[in-house]
Amino acid sequence: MRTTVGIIGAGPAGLLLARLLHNAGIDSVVLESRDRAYVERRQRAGILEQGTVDVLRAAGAGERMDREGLRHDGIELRFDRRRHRVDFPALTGGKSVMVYAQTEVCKDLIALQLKEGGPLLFEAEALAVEGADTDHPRVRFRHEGAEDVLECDYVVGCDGFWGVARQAIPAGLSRTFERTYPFGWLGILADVAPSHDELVYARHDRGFALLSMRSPSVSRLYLQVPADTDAESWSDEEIWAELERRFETADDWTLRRGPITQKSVTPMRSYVHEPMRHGRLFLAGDAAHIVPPTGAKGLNLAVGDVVTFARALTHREETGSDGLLDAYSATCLRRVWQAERFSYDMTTMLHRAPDATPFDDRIQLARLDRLASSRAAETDLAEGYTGFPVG
Ligand code: RFL
Ligand code: PHB
Repeated sequence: MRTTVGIIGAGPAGLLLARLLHNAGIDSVVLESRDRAYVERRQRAGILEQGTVDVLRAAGAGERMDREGLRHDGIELRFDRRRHRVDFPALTGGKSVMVYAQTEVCKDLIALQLKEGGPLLFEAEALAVEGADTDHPRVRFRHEGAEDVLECDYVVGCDGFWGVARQAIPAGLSRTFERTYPFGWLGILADVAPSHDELVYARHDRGFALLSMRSPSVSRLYLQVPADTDAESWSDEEIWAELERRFETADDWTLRRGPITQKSVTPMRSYVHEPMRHGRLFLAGDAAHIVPPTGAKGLNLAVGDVVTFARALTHREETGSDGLLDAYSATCLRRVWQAERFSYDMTTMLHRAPDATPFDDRIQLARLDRLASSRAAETDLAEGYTGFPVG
């Protein structure tokens, strides 16, 4: 098999890249180790930045998002039983975000790819990227029980944190930056209307809680829990009672309960691999960097990376210049580190570390109080949440 761009992974990064290249008249093949149903069901992100929404629309993948997605103009911060709303459009010159689940973005992109795009092979596991530093990189993969080779001009590793692409960069050329947090998120899906019309980020002495949603009738909620927690060790009753405590307000706000349909625990990590390119191998999305989910940045970073790559390759096809491809890693990393900083700030402001002291608690409350009383501080949060510019 031969193609211009070999794409490993059919998460949001790989799928959107295939779409952008197709629209630019560049052929690609996508290899995905899991089956279609698995990729379409994996519960993850829920928030699309303004820039991500614009990119999906321009790529012709925004039709259902515009029908079913929920535009949100703000979030609520909750602390000390107080509520403070951050108004995004007022603070950013009109930007907002969209609640539209990653599962739905993936479903839409898969349907488009199978209808109009190049090959997308499910249950095709990349085993290794070879010859990254030559003009003819290859992906060795296994599909339907047999090993095969995909010959490419470029390989883009969109294979997530646990993928194989990153391993093709020699250790001597790699630098990694990492922080793991001593807590995780217990996430639930519940068949009940969201208890608030915007997301609620709550800081509480018992730990962080987040109220999000998937639709007007499905709530998505998260609780900070110790890192090694087994989701099944929490009964439904215990989860609702804990959510109620952490979302408690001084007014008459109440949390609606409903049947819990899914429960899982996500670890929290910050991670960056530099550089994001080696020869003709490029890394995009979680394959190159991870953020804790508090800033809702992971999927949006993946989108920025593949937009940058598609732009750079199109530029090369049109002008013969490698300039933008050569700048790929530095261009992406600048935005990546802003998202790392933002996600770290949100995480440390809202979560209670197991060894937190009363001093740490007061500092967190002071940071939140500052947000609630300074337009400058609030603007910084609103700009970060609605997204840093690509490129
Ligand atoms: P993905 O989605 O992990 O996709 C990688 C794909 O590669 C496949 N793969 C392979 N295929 C072939 N051969 C191999 N050897 C392979 N190895 C792996 C995998 O099966 C998979 O299909 O990475 P991608 O595309 O970079 O997308 C990144 C996002 O998925 C991730 O950053 C976000 O989900 C993070 N995230 C959030 N991001 C946001 O922007 N907004 C949010 O609100 C948000 N909330 C979240 C989140 C992540 C969470 N979890 C579970 C980590 C909430 C949670 C709870
Ligand atoms: C989600 O809806 O899954 C979600 C929303 C906001 C976040 C993280 C996750 O910060």
